[in-house]
Amino acid sequence: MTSARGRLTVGAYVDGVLRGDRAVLARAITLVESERPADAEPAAALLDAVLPHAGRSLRVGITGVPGVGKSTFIDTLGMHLVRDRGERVAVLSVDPSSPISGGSILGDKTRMERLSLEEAAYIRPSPSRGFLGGVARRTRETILLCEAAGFGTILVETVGVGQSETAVRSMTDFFLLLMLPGAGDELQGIKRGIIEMVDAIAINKADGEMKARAERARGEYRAALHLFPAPADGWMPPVVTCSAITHDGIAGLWDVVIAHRAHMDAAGQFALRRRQQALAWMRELVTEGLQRAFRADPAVAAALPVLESAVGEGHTTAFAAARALLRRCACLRRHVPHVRTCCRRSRSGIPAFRHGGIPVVGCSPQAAGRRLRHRSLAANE
Ligand SMILES: Nc1nc2c(ncn2[C@@H]2O[C@H](COP(=O)(O)OP(=O)(O)OP(=O)(O)O)[C@@H](O)[C@H]2O)c(=O)[nH]1
Ligand SMILES: [Mg+2]
Repeated sequence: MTSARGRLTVGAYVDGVLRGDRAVLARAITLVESERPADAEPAAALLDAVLPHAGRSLRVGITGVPGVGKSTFIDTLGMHLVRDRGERVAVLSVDPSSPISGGSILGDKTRMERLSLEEAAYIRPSPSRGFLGGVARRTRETILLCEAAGFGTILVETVGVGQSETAVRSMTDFFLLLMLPGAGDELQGIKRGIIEMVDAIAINKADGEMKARAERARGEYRAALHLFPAPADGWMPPVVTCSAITHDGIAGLWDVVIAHRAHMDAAGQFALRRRQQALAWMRELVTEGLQRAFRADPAVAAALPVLESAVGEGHTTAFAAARALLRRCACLRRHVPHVRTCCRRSRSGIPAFRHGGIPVVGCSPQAAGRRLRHRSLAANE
């Protein structure tokens, strides 16, 4: 069952995941998150095998500024879903900046103390690997694995702010923005683009002395939302208040999620959104595959550090260096026009020469040679 590298056979992963075995699920997620080339094929086979059993969950993305209460909210909401609604809940996180906020992973685990003890819940923080700005590389695949393991509700928390919102919106059926009580100023901190993506706004921490402020904020956000163009799917995002501590408004918020699902189903929008997401995902995977092939090309690998430092030091332009790199990649060469740069003066007026295949600007051919003494690159020409 176990290979020399501590991996299971694909069959054992598939059986374990479909059985809902949490230990195997955790190992299966590790496999699909792996960067090791040897893991790519078994990971793809595993995903192929579980795909017919995936896709039937409700996927909910949750975002909001740091400290708004996302983790506490998910703990409370998750407990409500497990205990009161008999759901099986998986919680995943998308971390846009793991090297900096890596510490939040542990914090998140402790903030979901109650949920992490529930048999019907599974919590998986996914550190990013610096992929495309740092969004967790394999959250979509992880969603599929959790669905195949029988989790009917997937909650995806964005950790931090930035690109993660767009990423999480692009993989969930319902996108919730948590806000802090307070008069209006929060709208300034939240980018307009995020407001346009949300399916509901919940003003959290509506408890104690913040309750009245939360109600006022609710009115303001409602008014503000009307200033945005009507959503194409016909769903007007509601604004509600809740408290992850007192649990007020949590059940009502989930009713909103259910109502949204019914609305989207009736309008044919649910399947449409999933199809659009699948298309975007496919394009992302193609881009990722191209980048991988590009970087794996030996000629590119040899030239990349040289050209990067040449650009960094101003010896060549980003445009010329990018073209030179793309032309080096065997699979792209045919598609990148060859532009002669061995001329006395480029159109920009800056002298441009080639030395060892590197376009060099702003110096004579002799100086270009002196500037770029890159034997490894020359040997590779
Ligand atoms: N009064 C009150 N405090 C809350 C509520 N929800 C969360 N908090 C507190 O707010 C603080 C931050 O909560 P977290 O759940 O860690 O917030 P977060 O958005 O997950 O934070 P990051 O993961 O760092 O982005 C904690 O001290 C919580 O106890 C709430 O509904 N009411
Ligand atoms: Mg958190």
